Amino acid sequence: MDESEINFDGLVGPTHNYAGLSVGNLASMRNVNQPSNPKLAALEGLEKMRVLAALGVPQAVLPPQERPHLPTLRALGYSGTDAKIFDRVGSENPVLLAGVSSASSMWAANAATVSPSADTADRRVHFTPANLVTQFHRSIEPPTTRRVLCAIFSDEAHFKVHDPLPASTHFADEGAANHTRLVCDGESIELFTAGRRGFDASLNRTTFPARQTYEACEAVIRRHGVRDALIVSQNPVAIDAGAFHNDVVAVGHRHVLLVHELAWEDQSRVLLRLRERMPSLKVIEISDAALPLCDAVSSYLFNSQLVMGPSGGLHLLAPMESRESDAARVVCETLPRDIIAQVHHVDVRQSMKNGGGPACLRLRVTLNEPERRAMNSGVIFDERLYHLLKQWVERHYRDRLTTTDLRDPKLLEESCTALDELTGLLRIGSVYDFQRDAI
Ligand code: SUG
Repeated sequence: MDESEINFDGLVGPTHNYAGLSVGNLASMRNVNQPSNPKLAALEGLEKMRVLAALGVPQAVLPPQERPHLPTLRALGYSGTDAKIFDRVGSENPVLLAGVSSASSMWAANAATVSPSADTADRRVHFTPANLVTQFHRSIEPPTTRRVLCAIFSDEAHFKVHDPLPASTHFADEGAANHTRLVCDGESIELFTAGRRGFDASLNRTTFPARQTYEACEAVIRRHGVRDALIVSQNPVAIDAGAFHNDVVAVGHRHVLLVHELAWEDQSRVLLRLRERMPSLKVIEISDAALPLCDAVSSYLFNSQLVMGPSGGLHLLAPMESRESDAARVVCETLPRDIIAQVHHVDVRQSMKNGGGPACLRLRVTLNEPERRAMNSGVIFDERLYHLLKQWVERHYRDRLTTTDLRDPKLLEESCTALDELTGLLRIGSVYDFQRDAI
């Protein structure tokens, strides 16, 4: 059946800031305590969506989460007025305050793993919200992510939204950032990439945290009923060079795979297995000599989006930074044009400074026509929604935020006012704790 991929982009939330929370994510570590510009960050995200929509690529949005997340602080024993709580946490444990204030749900590639109905045993689209247990600030995302997905994909005849996997480091799951679906020669393969074994730590060899476990991949494959899946291993060298997710060193779409030569362990065998199954697969493997791993990570070239353009050719939507690095620019300029017709550069610098490129900002959901009709259409991005969201951002967002500002109780008030209005714009009902508590 005719299927197409919709990119669901995470809208950047009003508390976007640089708190250096992600060990192993070099940009996050480097930019700690710099002032951020949440308004610009959100507008950059909207412009990226608009570029894709103009190319005819179906586009939708996922709302940001409620931050700072007061229910987490209350669960940790903080009580009293909001102002008192922010003041106390801000002086006792500023890292905790930054953790519950992070706008990290914007990186929608980590929201969930999605298996299209063509791949699954029961012919429904399956979603598993990622448990994101490796880092505290991300581990508080899954309950709201699940509610949002249920609000959009509520029709159980077509969609199955699972619970996140058990919140244990053995099943650490980072969602679609380690998942690539290839479609070629009449077949589809879901390629999962794991960074470590949950139950056999002796096999784990990285200094930086490996976030995705093999066992999480197996569990997602089992519960989704994926008929054709392959689990491969991240190269520990890539993780230690800052590729905390596989989408920092590889991107695939349909019959094309663009990958750094040091992305996977035993890469030649991985590619051989793929080619055996899909003889027409086009692999563009970039050597370390052409683009050293450190430049691949700083330029985020592989964190581009590969999309089907208007005339059927593939387009690459790359971050601006990949034009500013000499090595990455040469790679872009010499990509085989019969495979990748055109390269576009987009400015998502505010997100990039936290280690989130164009591909991190989106969750791919492949749907056929009846499924498209069955989803909640309020989140579909078109010119009308673009203008509404732009005005909404301009009305509610600050243009400067420091980690010290996170103590300001007015920030929570501003965020909740903005998000309450947003759920109306997107027609997704009450998905936030503050809305549900008020019922
Ligand atoms: O999980 N950064 C995110 C970036 C996620 C990128 N996603 C993909 N590669 N798909 C992370 O490390 C930084 C937050 C801070 O430091 O304030 C952060 O969470």
